[in-house]
This record gives sequence, structure tokens and C-alpha cells, in this order.
Amino acid sequence: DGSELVEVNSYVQSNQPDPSEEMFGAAEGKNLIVVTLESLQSFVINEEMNGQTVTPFLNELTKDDDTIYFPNFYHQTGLGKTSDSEFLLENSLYPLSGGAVFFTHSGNTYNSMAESLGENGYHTAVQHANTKSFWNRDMMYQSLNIEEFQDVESYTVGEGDAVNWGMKDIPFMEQSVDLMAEMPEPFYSRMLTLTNHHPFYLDEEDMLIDEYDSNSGTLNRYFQTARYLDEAVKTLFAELKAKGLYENSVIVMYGDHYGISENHNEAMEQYLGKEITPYESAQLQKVPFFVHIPGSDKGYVEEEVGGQIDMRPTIMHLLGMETEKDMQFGGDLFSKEHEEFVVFRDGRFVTDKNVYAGNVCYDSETGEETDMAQCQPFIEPALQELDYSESIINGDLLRFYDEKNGQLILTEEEEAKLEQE
Ligand code: GP9
Ligand code: MN
Repeated sequence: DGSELVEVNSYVQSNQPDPSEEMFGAAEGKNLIVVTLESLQSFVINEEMNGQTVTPFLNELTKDDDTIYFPNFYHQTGLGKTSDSEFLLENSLYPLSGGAVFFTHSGNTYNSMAESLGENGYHTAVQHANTKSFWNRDMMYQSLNIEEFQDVESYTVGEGDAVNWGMKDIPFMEQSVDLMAEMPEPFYSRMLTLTNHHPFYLDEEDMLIDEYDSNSGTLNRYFQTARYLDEAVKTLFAELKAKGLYENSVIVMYGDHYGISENHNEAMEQYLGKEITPYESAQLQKVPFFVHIPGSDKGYVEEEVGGQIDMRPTIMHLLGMETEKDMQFGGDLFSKEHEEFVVFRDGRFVTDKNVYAGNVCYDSETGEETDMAQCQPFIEPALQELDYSESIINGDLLRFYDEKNGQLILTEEEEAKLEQE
């Protein structure tokens, strides 16, 4: 019942960092374009593979005057992969430990970012050139109050335009911007890319760099599809400019989850030139996060440790929307009060000083094992945080929360019971 929410609510309320004065409203009134960079991990950013640059366009963005780049940002997804990252983005809640929440709890009440933006006059949409029922998106998007879902049926997949899992990212970007140009402004459009997906196949003409040369075909091809994704992002920026949408939009991009699993550790060790310890495995969960605000001159590299749970408050504050009454577990990455504590869905965690993985406490600077006492104070809170989030989902507790007023919706009986306690 609603009283379960009392403890969670007081926990959430006591952990909300205030927005950063400088960044609050920095993109107010602009269109919001969020690009999900399929399977893109940070280990390819600003790096080469056999002398070839993997992500030239994104590398430029990390140094761009209008872009804030977060190199210490982690994915927090579980079995629901892309859909879990969407869940984190929209709700600032953790996905579930078992199964994809998009399948198991699509009928719940949520207070999504899309819903809030909708209430603030935004048209809300998702663009993804795959069948709409994949990950149960068609159902879940109704609960998330996403007005429009442009799935594969909104796209013309011409001959040679598909590879691997479906439509290629470059024609996807071109057609998506055409579709965007028809949307009422301001809009919030979320674009889900697809080409940089296991098993990372490409047509010959789209291979812009060579394969890598390890014993893992998967890793070898990954560099090529990541390179192709980079080209697709470049196309997106060019198309937005061509259609006159660029200046009045803020573009946020994030990697959804790892593309290279631990099954490829031997090949990965060859590439990285070091042994993959549990510490290194945790480092490999870093995914890129970019906030691009055209004409703002606010660009820099933000070293703050953060995760996907933080995306919603960060973005909403940029748009000038308060989130203090939201039932959310993340915090504004630009806030001075933001806590550097990222909990992975499997219980591993990262703080500003340590990485806790494989039941070992590591120093985050050196990657060396360190005194467990440094990690100890965070072990319980990490599990507690996951538990609280899980109880909201399992109990469908947002039914009992009025986010407009930040109040619990309790029956008289529940109120009376709580007063006695
Ligand atoms: C499918 C796409 C990829 O529509 O989102 O899903 P993934 O396998 O990465 O979760
Ligand atoms: Mn994915």
C-alpha cells in the first residue's frame, strides 16, 4: 500500500542535490534531442585502433566550445539492455535485477520525463527504425506518456539501407530529421540508433576503417560499426543544420550499455595492452555522455563520476524545470552537491575514490586493491538504493505519489497507522 512509500520518499527527498545556478535553464525552451548511441563504450573515444581514429566526430565534440563531455559516466542497465537505459533516462529509477522492466511492469504508473515535458508544452516522440513491439515499447511508451512513436513503419527502408538488425543509422538520421521538421516545437525526440549492435556487421561500403586483428571477430568488427555510428552522428548534426533545427535544440547523447562482453576479454586485453581485472571490467562499463548546447559556449570536460540515473534531473534542470518533488534516485551532474556514487545494477559501485567489484575494493586512480574499509560504508547504501527503487516498481508505488505537490496519496487508515508509529 501507499505507506510503503513513506520511507522511500524521505530517503529520496534527503538525497536531492540543488540545481547548479550556472546551468539551470541554460537550454530553456529549446527542442530536446536525445540520441541513444547503441552499444557505444567510452574506451573507443579519443583512442585509435591500429593507427585509425575510431570516433573522429565525437572526439571533436569532446573538445567543442558548446559541448560538455563526461568521461566518467557509467551505464546502469541490466537484462533489459537498451530498454533499461530508456527506463533510467525517463524515470531516474533503476531497472530490475531480473528481467526487463519494459516487459514486466509496462502497466505501472510512472512520472516520466516525457510526461513532465509534455505538461510543459513539449511534443514528445521516440524515433526508432525497428518494429514497435520490440522490448514491448509500444505498451511501455503509453505508460511513459510518449505521444508519438515513429517506428520502422515511419521510415522508407530502401534497397541497401538495411544491415544487421535493420535500417542503417545514416539513412535513419536523414529521415528522422525530416520527420522532426514536421513536429510541433518545442519537441522532445528520442532517437534510438541500431547499427552498432552485436554481431556488428556492415556492408563493405560502410566500412570506414579496417577491422581489428584479435581472435574475436566481434571486437574486430566493433571498431568499424562504432566508426559508422560516429559518421551517423555527424550526419545528424549536418541534417539538423540544413533543416534549421540545430540552433534551437539541445542535443544529449549517451551510450546505452556495453557492446563487448567479458567473453571477449582475451581480445580486449590485447587491445588495451593490460590484464582485465574486476577493476578494469568496471572501467569498461563507462559509456559516453554528451550535452551539446549550440551557441552556448559552455563546453568543457566534466570529470564528475555519474551514471544514467542522473540523466533526467540533469536534462530537466538544463531546460529550466524543477525536479525537487520528483521520486528520483539520480542527481543533477552539474550540481555542486551531486554525490559521486554510481551503483551498477549488479551491486558493483564506483565513488570518487574507489571501485568496488568482485568483492574487492580498488583505488580508482591506480586500479590497485585497497583497504576494504574504504568501500565498506557504501556497500549497504548501494543495496539499499537498488532495493528502494525495486520496491517502487514492484509495488507500483507511484500510484500513491502526487509529484505535482510532492505528496503521498494515502488513505485515512494509512495516515492513522503512520501517526501511531
Ligand atoms: C532494438 C534495439 C537494440 O530495438 O534497441 O536492443 P538491445 O539488444 O541493445 O537491447
Ligand atoms: Mn542497446
